[in-house]
Amino acid sequence: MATINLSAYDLNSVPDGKEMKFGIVVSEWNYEITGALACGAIETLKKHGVEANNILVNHVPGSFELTLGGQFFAEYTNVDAIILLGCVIQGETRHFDFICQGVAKGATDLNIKYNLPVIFGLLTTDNQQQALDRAGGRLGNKGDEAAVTAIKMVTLQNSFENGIGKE
Ligand code: DLZ
Repeated sequence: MATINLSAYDLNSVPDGKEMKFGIVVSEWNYEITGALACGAIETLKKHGVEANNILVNHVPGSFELTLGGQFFAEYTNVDAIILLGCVIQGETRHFDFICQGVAKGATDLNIKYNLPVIFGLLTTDNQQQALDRAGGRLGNKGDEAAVTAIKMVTLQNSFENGIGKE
């Protein structure tokens, strides 16, 4: 299987985020991991021109609550995109599957319901080490990847709203 570095991307492929506003929802479960994801996402947004006061961060108790945390941003704020950050580590029960499927479905539904980019920044790993590897460790930071995806999706939406394809 190919090894992907989540923080490795073509800098020139990322548009300027200067006029953009983002909401980030961070799960408190496995905070050693999710806090690192949030730092990565925030730093990456700033690196691409997003102003600090246009990055709003809220916390929810666990990954299962990420969907509703995202809905609050969509419903009550004027953010251009929402980034959901969490980490679910496989345990002995099927809890893992229910949470992962719930968030994946929840994030997909929010994208459609609000016509707004809602980015799935959920680590779903077998163990703590795999999560650390993807939260600023040897495989980069999924928060970076989520931030880049968010900027690209806002840019795409803006281009449609500005008339792309109507000429
Ligand atoms: C209960 C639970 C368990 C067992 N594991 C995780 C986890 O690995 N990662 C995570 O983000 N949250 C976990 N939770 C909490 C649930 O996401 C949720 O907060 C509770 O089930 C309450 O709805």
